[in-house]
Amino acid sequence: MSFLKNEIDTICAISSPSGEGAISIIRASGADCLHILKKIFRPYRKDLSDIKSRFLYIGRIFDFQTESFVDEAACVFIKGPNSYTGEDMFEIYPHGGVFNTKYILEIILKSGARLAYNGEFTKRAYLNNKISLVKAEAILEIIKANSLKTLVIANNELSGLLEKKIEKIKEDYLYMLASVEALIDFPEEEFENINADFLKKAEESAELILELIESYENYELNKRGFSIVIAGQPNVGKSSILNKLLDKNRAIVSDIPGTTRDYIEENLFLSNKPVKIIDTAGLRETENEIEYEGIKVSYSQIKNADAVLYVFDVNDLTENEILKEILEEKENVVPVVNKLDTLVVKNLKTVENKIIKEFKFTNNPVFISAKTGEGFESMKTALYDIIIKSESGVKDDVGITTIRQKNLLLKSLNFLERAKEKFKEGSPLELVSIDLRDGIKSLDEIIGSVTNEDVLDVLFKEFCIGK
Ligand SMILES: Nc1nc2c(ncn2[C@@H]2O[C@H](COP(=O)(O)OP(=O)(O)OP(=O)(O)O)[C@@H](O)[C@H]2O)c(=O)[nH]1
Ligand SMILES: [Mg+2]
Repeated sequence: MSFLKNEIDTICAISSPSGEGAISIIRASGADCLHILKKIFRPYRKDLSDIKSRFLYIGRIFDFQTESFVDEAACVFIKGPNSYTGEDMFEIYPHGGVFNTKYILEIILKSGARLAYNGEFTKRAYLNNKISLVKAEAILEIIKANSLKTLVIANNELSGLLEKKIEKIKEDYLYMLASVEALIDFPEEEFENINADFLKKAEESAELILELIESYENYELNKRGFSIVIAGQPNVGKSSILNKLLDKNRAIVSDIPGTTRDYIEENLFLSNKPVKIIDTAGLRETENEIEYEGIKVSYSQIKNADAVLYVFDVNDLTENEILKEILEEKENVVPVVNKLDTLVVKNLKTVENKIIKEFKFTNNPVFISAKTGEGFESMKTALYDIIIKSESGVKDDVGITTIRQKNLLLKSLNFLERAKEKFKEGSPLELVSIDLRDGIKSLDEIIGSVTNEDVLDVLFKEFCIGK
């Protein structure tokens, strides 16, 4: 299908998720909307000859081929260009059944519309200059948001705050460009401080760009959830800790060492932070093939984790080569001393000393009992502090949310650095100007004022049909 044809067609789709619900939503966009609506919908009051835009009408949907009554529904017509897509649109809200909703969609298709591609409504909104590319991406991120943090960042993007930051960087580039062009056009003139100004602006812009690039890691981390692996020797109570954190018997617990063989992954919130918590097979030398496979998986889980809870039995503190390796390779390893309820003789200070001085943990131990729940709040606080510490990037929750944006920022930064180097070296100023212009182009591509069809295809494919 050609690019132009897409714009002419009237498109429709079911916009609500599939399955039974209270109501469904069917959307259409394009020049034929009013014509189609008149064909299939009969309001109880008035007719549709003088339909008002953005008014809710209640009436009945008919199959115009068989004249059969299909469903009672509410319906709204939105006249373009003041609609989501910028075109004429309608939305029908029938009862939330699977069959009736699909039937209504069929009737609309028979009336001349075609099924929308993924994200085609939003793509049209972008092509009709209703929203920027960054805002289109924000809409997708809002739909996928899994925590307050990701929602706030996506909302800041939608409300234009990210674009403002990018515009600010662009202004600085334009200032540098103007300085360079002034030097090119009037080489004999003496401009005061122009060199210092240029370099200062270049540094400030680079800083802003780097901050935005860093914000992506932070957003990603929030999106996928900070991953915490529970590791340690067999029988120390790892699975019991997982169960207590989840408040349900998710993992099998037994007094036989080597009970957990495969890893178990669950999601939970630590305060407002979504985290992935992973219970693993106990680490030890073994002849048992299945257990050995499980331990190999434990290693790879530990390797990929953002933090490790390394669990000890309070009555049996032992170290081994595996622990040494973990401590060498991982930054966030929290020693967790479990089974506090069974402590008989030992002084906790001795335990703490052993962990810090002998085993060389950099984090203080937390003492817990998975049986009674004692110490769990301290353990959660220790983890929360680690999450907060590892978060970087912008503090005002205005940052980037996609790899596309990140790559374009990197590209722009590259051009900026080149322009700066050339300026410093005294290369021909025309070359500096070219780099700056390329840098600006990359910034424009982020917002979407310049782009190409391939980029749009990739981007909108991620949306669901009907958005
Ligand atoms: N008294 C007491 N017993 C505990 C505590 N935590 C775990 N246990 C017991 O210790 C034994 C081992 O617990 P698990 O949670 O299966 O230990 P694990 O570390 O997952 O063991 P593997 O899966 O074999 O590596 C079980 O009998 C638990 O009931 C605790 O805090 N206090
Ligand atoms: Mg276990």
